Amino acid sequence: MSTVATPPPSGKKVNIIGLEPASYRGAKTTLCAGCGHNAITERIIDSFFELGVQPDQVIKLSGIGCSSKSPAYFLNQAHGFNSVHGRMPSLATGAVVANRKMIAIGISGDGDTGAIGIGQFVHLMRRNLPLVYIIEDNGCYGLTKGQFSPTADVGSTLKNGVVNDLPPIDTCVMAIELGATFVGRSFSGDKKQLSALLKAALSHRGTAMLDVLSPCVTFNDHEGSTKSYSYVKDHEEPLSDLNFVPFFEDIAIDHEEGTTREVSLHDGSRIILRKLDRDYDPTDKGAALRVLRETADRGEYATGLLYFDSTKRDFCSMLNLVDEPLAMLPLERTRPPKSVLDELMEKQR
Ligand SMILES: Cc1ncc(C[n+]2csc(CCOP(=O)(O)OP(=O)(O)O)c2C)c(N)n1
Ligand code: SF4
Ligand SMILES: [Mg+2]
Repeated sequence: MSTVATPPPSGKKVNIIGLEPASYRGAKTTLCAGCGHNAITERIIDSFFELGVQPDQVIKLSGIGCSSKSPAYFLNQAHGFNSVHGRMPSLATGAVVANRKMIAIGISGDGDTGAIGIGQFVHLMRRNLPLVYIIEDNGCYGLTKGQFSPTADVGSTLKNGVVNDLPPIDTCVMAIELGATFVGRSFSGDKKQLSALLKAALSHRGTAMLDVLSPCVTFNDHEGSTKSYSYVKDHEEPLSDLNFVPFFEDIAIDHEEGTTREVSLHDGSRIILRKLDRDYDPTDKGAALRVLRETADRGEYATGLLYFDSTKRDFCSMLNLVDEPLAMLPLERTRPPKSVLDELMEKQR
């Protein structure tokens, strides 16, 4: 993230690197009006703008689905790649390892991640690749006309009354169990919480997995669906009130003793968690898994920053990568000379 501040031209809203919000927009959306995915796109645009990220320093990736179309609608100066269905994690791994200086964001769907892409998702979460991974979760395959996806709750119904007999996969539980270091759940209709989580995720060095409940207004917004706008709105249970303070703002938070908890992020930004009806500690893995199970049993969605670990090394550090992007190294630094190969062959004799 750049800290170069340019004086704002009079009357224009600009961020800390002197860019206007328009620099963070993409093509006009082709998704249905009112789709939750559009609301998430708006929050992504705002978050990059407010953090002052240089748009051409971003890699945006996705798989297949209505959700996976979203990267076309933000940051049109960023580098984009749309993968085969469910295969975005391996592309993201290659892209991030090739250039660790870039900021990477991947957009997936509950089908793209939980069905065809589950194998890739599982291994991505184990690796702690520096990537913001967003699941736009509507409990159905929106693009192919609303069949149940693996995050649909047992007993929920399709528009035509068909009942889902299978238990859901909770992607947050999986991500926490498998080693992701920043795991959150939010709702496309919760503007404030989603913005704070997105900005914090972008400031984290490691895998930040956000499952964002994002109603499909065309196929999954009826009574009987537990992913409809009104169901999620009525059953959202925020664990804390979240505020994000970027590293370039030196704000002291005024609060009463014991009412807030601060989480420091790798770039010096902070999340301030204000206590609601419980004192939630996102660094306690056991508590995170417990709260997810308890709320799910009540048919509720625990939202907010569920789990955070700043101690684990990210994938690029584990690989001992040099600081310079691999993609920019000259051939002599990436390929051993013939003498090394000869020596190896000699040893095999
Ligand atoms: C290999 C392959 N299998 C199946 C499909 C059909 N297909 C396209 S999108 C999709 C599911 C999308 O669901 P989700 O990821 O939840 O995205 P949404 O549209 O709900 O946002 C499926 C099964 C495909 N494109 N490619
Ligand atoms: S079909 Fe559903 S998920 Fe797809 S754009 Fe329309 S509302 Fe969104
Ligand atoms: Mg879906």
